[in-house]
Amino acid sequence: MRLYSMPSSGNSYKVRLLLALTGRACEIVDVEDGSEALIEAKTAGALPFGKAPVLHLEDGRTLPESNAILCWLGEGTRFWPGDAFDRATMMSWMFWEQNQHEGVIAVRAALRCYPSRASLATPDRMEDLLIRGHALLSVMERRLEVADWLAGEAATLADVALYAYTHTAGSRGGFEMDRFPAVNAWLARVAGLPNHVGLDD
Ligand SMILES: N[C@@H](CCC(=O)N[C@@H](CS)C(=O)NCC(=O)O)C(=O)O
Repeated sequence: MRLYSMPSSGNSYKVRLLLALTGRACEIVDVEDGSEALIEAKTAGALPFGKAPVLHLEDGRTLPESNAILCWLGEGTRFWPGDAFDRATMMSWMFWEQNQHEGVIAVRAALRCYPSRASLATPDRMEDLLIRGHALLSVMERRLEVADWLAGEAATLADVALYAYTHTAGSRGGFEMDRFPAVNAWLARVAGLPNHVGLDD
């Protein structure tokens, strides 16, 4: 397998993290934002939706979208719940990650960290993202006050997916993580999973 992966991106990191947690070997092709490699990968048609990550299988099939890749790689592992309701709950969190969490938590971090986006980081926009991000982190906090993991009673793909951008929400995004003790305890639990790797590993 070959993974086209953007080193600084949480969406790519979540796939690298699952590969490590499940002990799967995979060739990694780095396509950093603004790099020649990214342009080449797009030109060569390696990124069907024009975005990373994309997984290329040995038989030539390609799979874009980080959470779809997690499902492909995660089925049958300890991160794939046997119970149908837990599995559907895992999916709920993964859809929520893409349609709500990522568009606020990751976007605010990108506006602060990528120089090319600095001109888009107006005070009004940053304040709006801060307020909305804290509300989203509160949703996670409420679940994690009463449970160790997001879906069911064990770590699932939902935890891998949400960890990716949440673990840098304070350092990169500027969110006030002290307000979310249950989220912080959960971040430590995910970081403590055997074979966990960091964003920069
Ligand atoms: N929903 C997609 C989002 C993918 C995405 O937005 N990738 C960004 C990096 S986080 C990218 O490839 N940006 C490069 C570009 O747009 O040229 C996923 O979860 O895989």
